[in-house]
Amino acid sequence: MLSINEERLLERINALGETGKDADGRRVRLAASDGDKDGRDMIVSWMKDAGLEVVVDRIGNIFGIWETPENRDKAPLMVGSHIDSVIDAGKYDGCYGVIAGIEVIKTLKEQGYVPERPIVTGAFTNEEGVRYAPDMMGSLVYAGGLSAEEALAAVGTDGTILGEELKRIGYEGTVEPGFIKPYAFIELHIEQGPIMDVEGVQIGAVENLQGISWQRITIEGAANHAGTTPTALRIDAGLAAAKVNVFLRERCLQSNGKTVATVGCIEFEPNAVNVIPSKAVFTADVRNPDETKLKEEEQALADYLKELEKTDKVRIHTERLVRFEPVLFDEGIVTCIEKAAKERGFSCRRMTSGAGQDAQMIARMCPTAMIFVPSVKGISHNPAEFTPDKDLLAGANVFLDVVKDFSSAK
Ligand code: HGY
Ligand code: MN
Ligand code: MN
Repeated sequence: MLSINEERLLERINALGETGKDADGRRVRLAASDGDKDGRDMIVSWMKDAGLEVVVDRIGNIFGIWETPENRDKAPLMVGSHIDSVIDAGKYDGCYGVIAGIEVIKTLKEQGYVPERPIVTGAFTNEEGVRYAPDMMGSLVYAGGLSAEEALAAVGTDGTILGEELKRIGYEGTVEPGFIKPYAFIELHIEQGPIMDVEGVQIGAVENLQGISWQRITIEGAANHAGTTPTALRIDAGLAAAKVNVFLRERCLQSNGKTVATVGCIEFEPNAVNVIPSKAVFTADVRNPDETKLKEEEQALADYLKELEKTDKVRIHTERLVRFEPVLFDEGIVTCIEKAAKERGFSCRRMTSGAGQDAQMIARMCPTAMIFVPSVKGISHNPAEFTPDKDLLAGANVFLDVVKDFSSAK
C-alpha cells in the first residue's frame, strides 16, 4: 500500500504552525492578515514544489491543480481545507487538511500513479469568520452561496475591508469562484471534539454536519452610577446580557446535549467599573444537527428577548450574521472512507461534524464527505489543540487511499 511521506507531512504542519504568531507568541492567522499571507505563501511554494498549477480566485481561494493531457477533460476530484485561524489557535485546524492535500498529490506523483481525472487541492479563504463574517466565506462564495462582490465588501471587526486586505497581501485573484466543478470533494480535518479520543477511535467517517446560527444581539439600557442607583431603579444592559447567556445554557441542558450555544464575544458601553452598562453587544452562536430543532431554538431565543424587554425595561435588537442548515454528506464516499480505514486496520466510526467546515459549502456542488482524526481531550480553537503524529499519519494515509479511489475511473 502507498504511504505518504511522514516526515514531510509533520515538518510542514510544524512549519505552517509557526506562521501568524503575534507579539505574545499566540497563533492569530486571521483571514487576509500578514500572518495569513505568510501561510499562503508557504502553501503556494509547496503546491509549486509538487508541480501543481496554482490558481487564485477572486475571493482569494488558492487551488493547486494536477491534470494531464489525457485526463484534463474530466471533472476533477477536489480536496482541501483552510489555513486561516481563530485567535490563539492550535496548529492543526484546517492546516492539516491543506498540507495533507498537497502531500497526497506529491506522493501519488512520486509513486508514478496517474489519475484518471485531475486532482485539485485547495485552501479556502476565511473559513473561521473571526475577522470577517460569515465563516466558511471562501467556500460559500465558491459554491455560489454568496456573491464575490458582497464577500469582498465585508467589513472586518477591525474596520478593514476584505477585498482591500486580499489585495494588500497579494491574493486578490482574477478567476471566477466556482471555475472548477468538482466530481467530488473530500476534506481531511481534526475532530475538534472529544468523541474519538474518548472512544479510542482512529478514523472518523463524517456523514453529516450540524446547522449553525450566528446572531449579534444589542441590548440598550441606561448608564447610571454604580453606587447611588438602587437595584430596583437600574436598567442594566449588562445584567440582561448575562440572563441571555444563562437562558441559552438552560436550553442546551434541556436539549439532552443536542443543542450547543456560545456567547463568544461581548462588549459593554461605556465599559467602566463604576457605571451601569448602557449597552451590551454580544454574539450568540447556536447549533443543532436537526433543522427543525435549530429553528425551535432560534424561536425560543427570540421569544425570550421579547420577554426580557418587558421585565428588564431594556431595548433589544438582533442582527443575523450566519445561518447554515445541517448538511448530509455522500454515503458512497463515507463507505469508501470506512473501507479504506478497515483495509489499513484502523478503527473507524461515523461522525457528525460539530464544527462548520468548507466541506459543508462544497457539498452544494458535488458529492462530499470528510475524514476526521482525533483531537486529544477534544480541545480545539486553543493552542493546546493536539493530535498525536500516529493519528495524523493514519488519517493522511486513509485520505491517500480515498483520493486514489475517487481519482481512478468510476
Ligand atoms: O465556527 C466553526 O465551526 C468553524 O470553526 N468555522
Ligand atoms: Mn477548521
Ligand atoms: Mn476552526
